[in-house]
Amino acid sequence: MFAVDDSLHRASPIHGGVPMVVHLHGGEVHSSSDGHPDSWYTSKGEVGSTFSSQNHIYINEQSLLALWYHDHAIGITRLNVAAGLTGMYIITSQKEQEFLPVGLPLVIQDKRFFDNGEINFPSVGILPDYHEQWCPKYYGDTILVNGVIWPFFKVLPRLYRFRILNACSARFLVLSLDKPGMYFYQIGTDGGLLPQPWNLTSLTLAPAERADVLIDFSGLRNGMSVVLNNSGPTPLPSGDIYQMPPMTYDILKFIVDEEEGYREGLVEGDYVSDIDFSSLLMDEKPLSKEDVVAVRTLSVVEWDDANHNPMIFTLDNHTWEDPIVQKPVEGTTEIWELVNLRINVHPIHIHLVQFQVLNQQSFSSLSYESGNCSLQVAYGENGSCFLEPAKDPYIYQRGWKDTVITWPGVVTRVIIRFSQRNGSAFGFDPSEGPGYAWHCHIVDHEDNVMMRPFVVTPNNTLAALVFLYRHSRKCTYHLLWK
Ligand SMILES: [Cu+2]
Repeated sequence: MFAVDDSLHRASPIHGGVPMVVHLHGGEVHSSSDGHPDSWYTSKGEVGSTFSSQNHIYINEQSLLALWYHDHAIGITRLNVAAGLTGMYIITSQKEQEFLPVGLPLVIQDKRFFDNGEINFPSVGILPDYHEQWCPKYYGDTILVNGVIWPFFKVLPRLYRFRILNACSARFLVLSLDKPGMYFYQIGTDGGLLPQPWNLTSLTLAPAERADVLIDFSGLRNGMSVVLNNSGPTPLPSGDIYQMPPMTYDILKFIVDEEEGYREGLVEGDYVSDIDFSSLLMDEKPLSKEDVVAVRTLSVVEWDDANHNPMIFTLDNHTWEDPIVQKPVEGTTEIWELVNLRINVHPIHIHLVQFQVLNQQSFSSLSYESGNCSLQVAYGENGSCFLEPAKDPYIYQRGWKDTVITWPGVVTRVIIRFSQRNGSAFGFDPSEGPGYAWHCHIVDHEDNVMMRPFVVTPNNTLAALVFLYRHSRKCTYHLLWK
């Protein structure tokens, strides 16, 4: 469908066909079902180096949340995602549905089109002598919701639940509603439900981030409309919103129609305060700094040529093919300090786990890189490069996350436990199989090696208990792995 770039390290079948492998983003799954980038396969039967099966098994035993699935084949993810290999995947429960409807997915994506309606993906890169086709960020000039440009949606004058996903390749969304006094009541993040909702007039979503929100149309009369807007500059945060293509401001128009308003997604009860959210949370064991066994300081860097064109991106100063460094032990808690040394924002996604943002702290990257000061980042928050004390995460970055915005010149500290949200062991052995990935979710960057592998190391102390737990389960998937 699109030109491929042979200068990138990519899945390259000899006999043609499109290599692909699906990743369930946010899913707690065995690594052989995780869409490892080298586990691709084609319709002609060719496979990547870590392929084991084209059947992926999702056990769906995790907190209630909206996941999404997309292609993850090495070096061509951006093409497969732009071509349409993206969708939402919601894990719910009967108990949840006694309180709340499953909600309506709003999968937001930007694309470019040719006049004949075909998707326009650039076939010549910004550095054609170096990378034939690669562009550092694919921005569409048109925004789609669930595959439709500028849709409208008829609602009743009531409260609805929506699951919003930013499925754009590179565009950060800053969402708002164009009626004063209307809010997003955010009830969940990437990683599932919050203990209580918070109300926001604007909602920032990086590529891959999700927001579970209630929107209250009850103050509107029949025939009135509300537009879901975007004011996210490109790039965030330095871009000029007045340079945005005109068809990327407006996303979706809600029209109040008492006769024909959609009845799915409708929340029972008249007020957000009527809903008892705490009853929906799993018994959670909170993440604690006291439990941290390792702090990893990891750089987030783009490497430019003399004309400031980005040539290559790295995490922890390594590319995808370098030996695995991150080998956390199952069940233990770590802090990952993501040190963004350049001027671009990168949303970093870690497979397998949901984590929490501890804090963010800005520093002088120029002084740091010239060796004139120190960060002493491990547990740090001290060090002469820092410009200010560590700050709590922005409100929309609280709660459980699988993707976090790393701002330029900022250390973003996340706390991760390599277990389920409630502290239990996973229902499968995460140390088996080819392992997992962590990467930038600007998919163009991901394809230009801003991605690193990690593996989970078995926990010998817990091994006997976990072995009994996993073998006591009735499900057959454990046998299937074997
Ligand atoms: Cu990036």
